[in-house]
Amino acid sequence: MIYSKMLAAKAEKRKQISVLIDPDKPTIRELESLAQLAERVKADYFFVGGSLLTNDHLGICIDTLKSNSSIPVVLFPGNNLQISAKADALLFLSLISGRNADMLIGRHVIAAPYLKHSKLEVIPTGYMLIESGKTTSVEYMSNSLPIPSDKNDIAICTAMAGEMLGMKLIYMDAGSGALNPVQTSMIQGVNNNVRIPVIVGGGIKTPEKAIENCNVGADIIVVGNSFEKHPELLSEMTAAIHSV
Ligand code: 1GP
Repeated sequence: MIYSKMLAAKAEKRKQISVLIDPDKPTIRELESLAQLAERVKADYFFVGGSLLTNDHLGICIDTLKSNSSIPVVLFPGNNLQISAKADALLFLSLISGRNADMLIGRHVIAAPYLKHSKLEVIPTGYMLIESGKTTSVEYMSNSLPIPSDKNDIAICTAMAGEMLGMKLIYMDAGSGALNPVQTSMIQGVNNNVRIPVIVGGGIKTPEKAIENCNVGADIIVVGNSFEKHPELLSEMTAAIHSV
């Protein structure tokens, strides 16, 4: 089970890396080589999804990842169309930083019967969007306000409430391609106040930044954009995170 792997890694203080794949972006050839590289360097997870997909590539994307690596594929769905039984697990994201009822529970009601009949491991995840210096796709598409980047107290209380509501993960996201990643003081504050694993992503470009985040309590680092532009960074980033 994927969630038990996340818990075990946290208990052993092993930091993990997830490679975020937007199914629209890479070619099959690029995906194959990224999957093979991720397998060689022992990346921990693939997260697959996006705020808005404009092609029907989700299935082929998962097939390509699976036929070129043994790394678990976890859906990170921007909407209900991004559910596929080909994946191993799904982050059942409730947008707890926002006040859009549809993103908090509405979409979940629609997805629930499909998920119940699938073999997907469903992982309840408190998703917190953090302001990042520009309007991100997720902010616009989710029609929700992000938490201001300097309001650590709001982030901490939101994460605490998420844990009390039974979420199994907290995902702090500055959004894909964020100008400013989530600040370390906010990650530290959240980590000090919840026991569940903390995922951090959005705008992480360097191994140094990833290490800094891990040192203040991030358990899983998610990187998407940077690997799209510089796949060779995957090796260095994975080694850095695994060395913390
Ligand atoms: C976005 O956290 C992810 O949801 C990753 O962001 O693409 O900026 O690495 P980047």
